[in-house]
Parts: sequence; structure tokens; C-alpha cells
Amino acid sequence: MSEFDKVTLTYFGLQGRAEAIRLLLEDAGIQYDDVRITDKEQWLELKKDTDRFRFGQMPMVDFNGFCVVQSATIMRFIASRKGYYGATPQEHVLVDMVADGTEDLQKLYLRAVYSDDGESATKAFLKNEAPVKLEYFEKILSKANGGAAYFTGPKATFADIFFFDLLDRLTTLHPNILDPFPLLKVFKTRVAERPNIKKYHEANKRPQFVNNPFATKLGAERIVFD
Ligand SMILES: N[C@@H](CCC(=O)N[C@@H](CS)C(=O)NCC(=O)O)C(=O)O
Repeated sequence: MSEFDKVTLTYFGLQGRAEAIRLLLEDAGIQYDDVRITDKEQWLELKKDTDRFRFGQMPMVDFNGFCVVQSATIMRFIASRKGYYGATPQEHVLVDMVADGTEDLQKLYLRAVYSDDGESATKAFLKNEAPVKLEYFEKILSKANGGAAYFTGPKATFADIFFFDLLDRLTTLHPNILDPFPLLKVFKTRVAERPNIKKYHEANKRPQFVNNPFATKLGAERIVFD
């Protein structure tokens, strides 16, 4: 009996913090039920179940009765079981550094898109903060086989998939944001071309909304720069 015999992901009907988990499950070829909560009352009822939703939040993934919350913890659990966490202790640490760096950038992104002055805050983020952070990722990637593969070398890890998902969100808003970062640009294509990820994207199974459309107008729209 394995935790992966029956996997159920529960989240809102959004990409949001669940999309990197979906991508990892897809890439690893793990079958899962994708439960998308769209009714507020239903969520408020589920939120009370703190045995399963320990912090009253989603995403939550039920691995055959083992309920895990916190998106990064969920990815780390899948990664450690399915070979997406590096081959040596040093690689493992590098994977964690890239994942934690991705979370830092994701927090800046979320703060901008969900701020009251969403569009101008997001413009400022995409013009100023994001490129500064992306430069660090470009350099880290260059250190692994000259950027010819993934952040820790030839094999993709959960950090690659997590970072890819964030790049996808950034380029949705600002299609040219990766122009100064040639390695990141090719990296994004490399991950998108992974067979199971490609299949998932082509199947049009992704939730339509990147972010909560009731809390921000930003998500699928491009930001228009002057
Ligand atoms: N650190 C948590 C954050 C989870 C989180 O903020 N979840 C939000 C949606 S992205 C949520 O459940 N909001 C509804 C609520 O708090 O009632 C993670 O990474 O999973």
C-alpha cells in the first residue's frame, strides 16, 4: 500500500499555489483527483476540518489518507518519494535553496498582484524587483552545466518545476520579461517540453484563472507598459 495509490488535491478553481503541485504530479505520472472548490460556503465548511486542513487553508493533498498542507511541504514530500530532490546531500540543499528563492519571489509577486493598486504595483514589481531576482536565478542556472539543463544538473527536481510555474505566471503578465535572461528563457521551454507537462498543457486541463479573479484583476491579462 503506497501513499500514491490514491491521491486527491483540493484547492480553489485556480492555478494559484496548487499549479506547481499539479505540474509535479503530472510530470511524475502520478494519477490524482483534482478537486476544485468554487463555492464559498463549501470552503467555509471544509475549513473547519482542521484534521485535514491543519491551517484552515488550501492546497491540501490527501495521499491515501495522509493529509498534507503547505504547498512547499507537499512538493517536498512528492519530491523525496519520486526522485525530484537531487542525488546527493549537496544537490538536496541546492534544490531547497532554489525552491526557497522561488518562494521569496512568489511572495513579492503575490503582494503585487493582490495589492489595492494592483496594476501599478505589478508594473513596478515586473520592472524593478523581478529582474533583480531573476538575475540571481540566471547565475545559479549557469553554474549547472553552463545552464544546459536544470538547476542541479541533468535531472529535473521539484524546484525546477516550482520555478517554471512562477516563470509561467510572470511571462503571462509580461511576455518579454525573460529577454535579458537567455538561460532562463531556454530553461522555461525545456520544462514546458517535458512530455507529461506538454501533454497536461495541451489537454487544456489547467484552471482558467491564475489568481483569484474576485481579489485581483491580474492573472491572465498582460500588463501594458508605456
Ligand atoms: N503557506 C501556505 C499558504 C496557503 C494559502 O495562503 N492558501 C490560501 C489560498 S492560496 C487559502 O487557503 N485561502 C483561504 C482561506 O484562508 O480561507 C501554502 O503555501 O500552502
